Amino acid sequence: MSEILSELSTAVIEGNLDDIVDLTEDALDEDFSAQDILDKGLMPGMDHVGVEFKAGNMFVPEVLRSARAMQSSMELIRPMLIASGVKMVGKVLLGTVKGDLHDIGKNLVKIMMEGKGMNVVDLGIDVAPEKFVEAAKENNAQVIACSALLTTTMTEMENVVKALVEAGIRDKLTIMVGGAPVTQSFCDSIGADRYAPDAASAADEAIAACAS
Ligand code: B1M
Repeated sequence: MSEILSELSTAVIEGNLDDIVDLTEDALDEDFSAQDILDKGLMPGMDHVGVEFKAGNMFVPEVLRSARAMQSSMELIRPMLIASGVKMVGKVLLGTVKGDLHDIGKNLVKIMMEGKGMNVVDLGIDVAPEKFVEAAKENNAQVIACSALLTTTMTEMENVVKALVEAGIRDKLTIMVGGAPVTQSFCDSIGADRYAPDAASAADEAIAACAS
């Protein structure tokens, strides 16, 4: 791996908020693409954080700092990930489900969807099923996209499906689900419409949903 990309990984691991923006700018100056910065610098750093967190070698405040470092870099590369001048192809309501505070993956999904021309309404984190319903009524959206990172919160996705059924608007929308513990079979079992394993395919699925 190039030195600058490996320094970016280290900056994420160390939660180095002082240097990560400069390092991102240096990587761009060295002509690395925003995608390379994300895939070969930031993501390997965050994967390492996940391993250390699981092993009990890193704790929540350190992981939060790593997350903030990654977000700072992502802010910088965001305009490059979003292609300029794309025409809007559909509207998506996006949120991390109730009880879940993880938002880095959701934010990446947003970036990728916007990059493909989707109009994304970001409902944030800890989004209750009723909030998805309320937003669906207020916005003329074609897709509801739910993210979950915890096995304990992915079950909230089924509550979103049920709440939309109860509100009588389920058939008007495509329900998409994703996040590390979510699978195609889980998606099928809760009656959601589409599953995507990563942010790029989430954008493709949303476009396909709007086209169908
Ligand atoms: Co948390 N955490 N965390 N955490 N955390 C995980 C998820 C965990 C796997 C760590 C571990 O034990 N190895 C574990 C979950 C275990 C499980 O349930 N299976 C875990 C845990 C247990 C917890 C707490 C319970 C810890 C505690 O307090 N004891 C707690 C829960 C808080 C809560 O939510 N209520 C907690 C807290 C936190 C922090 C707040 C400290 C922080 C979040 C900060 C933030 O997001 N702003 C945090 C972090 C950073 C992580 C890890 C290290 C990294 C997650 C991440 O951002 N990855 C994570 C371990 C890991 O994943 N390696 C972990 C990078 C991101 C780009 O990937 O989000 O997977 P990801 O998104 C991917 C795909 O999943 C997909 O696209 C993205 C890639 O292209 N995707 C979608 C995501 N959403 C999608 C939606 C789609 C389609 C695709 O369609 C709609």
